[in-house]
Amino acid sequence: MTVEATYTVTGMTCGHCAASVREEISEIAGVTGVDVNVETGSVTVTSEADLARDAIAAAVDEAGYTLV
Ligand SMILES: [Cu+2]
Repeated sequence: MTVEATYTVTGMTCGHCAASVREEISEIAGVTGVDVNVETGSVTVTSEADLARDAIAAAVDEAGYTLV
């Protein structure tokens, strides 16, 4: 199955920020795709199963940003 969920991340200002967030979230088991929109702070994650919000929050935090 494929699950798509959209999150809002604050603090991203450029392509490097987006790349950091994409990289950290991509490391979560089951994640198959990450789409980041820096301007809106919108992060869409595609995965094989439901993901724990805590896992996303931890990955975003690891990248240096905050999950709203
Ligand atoms: Cu940046």
